[in-house]
Amino acid sequence: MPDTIAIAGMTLREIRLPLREPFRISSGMVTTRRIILLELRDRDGVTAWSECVAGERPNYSPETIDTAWLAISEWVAPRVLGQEFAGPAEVDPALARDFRGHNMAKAAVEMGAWGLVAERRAVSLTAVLGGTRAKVATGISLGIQPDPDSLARVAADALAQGYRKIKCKIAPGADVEYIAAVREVLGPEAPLMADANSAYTLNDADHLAKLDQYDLLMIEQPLASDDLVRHAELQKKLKTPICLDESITGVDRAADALALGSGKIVNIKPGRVGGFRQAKAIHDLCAEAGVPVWHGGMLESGIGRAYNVALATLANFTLPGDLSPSARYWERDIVTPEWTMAEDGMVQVPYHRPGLGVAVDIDRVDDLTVRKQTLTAE
Ligand code: OSB
Ligand code: MG
Repeated sequence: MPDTIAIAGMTLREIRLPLREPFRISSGMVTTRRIILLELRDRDGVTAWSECVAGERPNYSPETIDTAWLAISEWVAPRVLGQEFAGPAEVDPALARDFRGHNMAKAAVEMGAWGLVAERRAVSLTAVLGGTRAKVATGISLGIQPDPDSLARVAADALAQGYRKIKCKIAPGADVEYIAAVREVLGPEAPLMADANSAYTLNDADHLAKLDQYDLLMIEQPLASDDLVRHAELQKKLKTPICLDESITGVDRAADALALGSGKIVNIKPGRVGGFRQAKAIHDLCAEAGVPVWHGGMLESGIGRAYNVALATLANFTLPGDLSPSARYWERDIVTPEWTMAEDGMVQVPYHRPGLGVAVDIDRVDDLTVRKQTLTAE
């Protein structure tokens, strides 16, 4: 079968999936994920599931699950339904034309097109992407805890479970002492980093420089998403490498960041950049520039995770990703088998299984669904 994409219909659903524990970042807290799932169906009847990573409130990016639902149903779907694309890489340019923003909405459809190719060819998503790893290294992202000792305890537990990178969310008032406590408990060699989710300004440079003494792998997104110039200023004042997350919304922005020296490491989340084509382009650009990348996470269900794990098999994903197993997030995931992590902190890539490599538990999805809409070509 050729890789032609001809999407005849798609079903959007919103599911509500409670997290095992609330997840707090500098800009807000989430206890139950409201997730958009998409089921794409092509004209031959082949289907593929995908996931939209938009959150409930606009505290990470301007998008929310409600804006994404609107964007997908009103603007993204009509551009692809009934159209023919020579391959999945052709979907992103079609969605880019005269269409600003809404990257997460676009990505849900764009990534689904890659998933459809995997289903059509009956090979793994990893094979479609050209990934090279049989396992991917996993880190954990720890939400802000009530006090430094509590954080140190959960961090020590995570390290003991085998996680290869411990990322601690920080915010003004929950930063230097918290990281100090974690470093003390984990020891000098443990791979440790902080993520500020844009909670600081350049005026905090001296304060953030206090983190230099704790030998962090990196500090993620200290400043605002549109602050590339100030990130470059801040990087000059910090020994700790800056990693950009929110700032990198596409390959051009990644090129700008590298040119300006706004950071030394890039977090890639396909949802944030509009899908796999952009994510691959950023990956390739960083590889050429000698800049390491790693795969970020957005508290995805097992469907989104399948896409993330596949992307993280590309060669320049050299640092452990936020690719925790299902049980880190959910009492029960919506896929079988659930995603698991071995004691060495590695997640097995299902490169020998066709499509996403996991089966969607449709009964469970039905139970969790609170709204549903089916769209078809005119
Ligand atoms: O900044 O990386 C982030 C979750 C929601 C919004 C932003 C971020 C995160 C995470 C979660 O860090 C990582 C994961 O999915 O395990
Ligand atoms: Mg982040």
